[in-house]
Amino acid sequence: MTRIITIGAAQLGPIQREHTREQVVTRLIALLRQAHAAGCDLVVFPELALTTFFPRWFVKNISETDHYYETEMPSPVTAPLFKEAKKLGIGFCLGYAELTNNGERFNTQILVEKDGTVVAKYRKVHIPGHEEHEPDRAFQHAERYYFTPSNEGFGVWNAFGSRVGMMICNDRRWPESYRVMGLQGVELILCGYNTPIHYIPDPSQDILQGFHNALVMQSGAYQNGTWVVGVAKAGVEEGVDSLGQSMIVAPSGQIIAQALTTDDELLVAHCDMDWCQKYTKTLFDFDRYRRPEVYTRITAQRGVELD
Ligand code: CDT
Repeated sequence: MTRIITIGAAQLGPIQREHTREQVVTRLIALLRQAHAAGCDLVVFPELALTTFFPRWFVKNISETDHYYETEMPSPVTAPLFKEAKKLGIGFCLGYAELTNNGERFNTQILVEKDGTVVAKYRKVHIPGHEEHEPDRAFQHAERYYFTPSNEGFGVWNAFGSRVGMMICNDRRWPESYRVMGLQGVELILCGYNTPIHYIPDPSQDILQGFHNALVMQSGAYQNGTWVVGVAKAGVEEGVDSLGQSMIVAPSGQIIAQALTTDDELLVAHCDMDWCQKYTKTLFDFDRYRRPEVYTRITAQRGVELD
């Protein structure tokens, strides 16, 4: 019996500051219905899919931004998405800003099964950008002010008849993210992102944003024999241009679907989970070929140490 999951990567165009949650949820439901019509089992939405990418602004009093965070999921505003997905029998993955009961702020993504149950919650591990206001920048990337890095690590869950893991945006640039999931038998990694094209610390990277996006997800997929679904919030949001190029990458490292626009756009692919074993049982048979005893530096130290 084949294990094919039909996956919809639901890229979003920009969400401006004045857009309400209700308007955004309406867009998510439209994509969900489109995915259902295309026979999808699972729809993947981007990082911070309910709001504009608010870390581009700095405010002295962080509680002024509380309205960008979710304190419950589902909430009265997001409940229609859960209800529609359950009615259609389609699962989804959704990124949002989370404010916990004890005041912690996480960049979070959840995985919801076809029956409407939340099967997994992942909180972003690698938080990029800066902690303080940097007034000389054209726009801020103050994620390190707005979010606490999660210490929960990278889980892998049994869902959709597969082994499913999650990561968020900057996590996709780090090989450790994929490998920690690879070591738990991951077959499908879901990743939402918001990637401004202009990288202020080194603008020479601007022209390479699309290349780097594909490079990291294709290599992560291949080196761990896993499917990777990367989904953007794209386009010009509050004057900041963000990368589209959402993609579905096979365990071979090949891109089998890619977004053509920077708007709301659904990509669909029929993903055979058994394809993973072509890699995990041969070239990347971890148990046979890995040498963890010579990789101890990877967990023993953080930055570069010169002997
Ligand atoms: N959202 C997110 O993590 N974005 C980063 C931007 C680069 S760091 C300023 C990314 O890795 O795409």
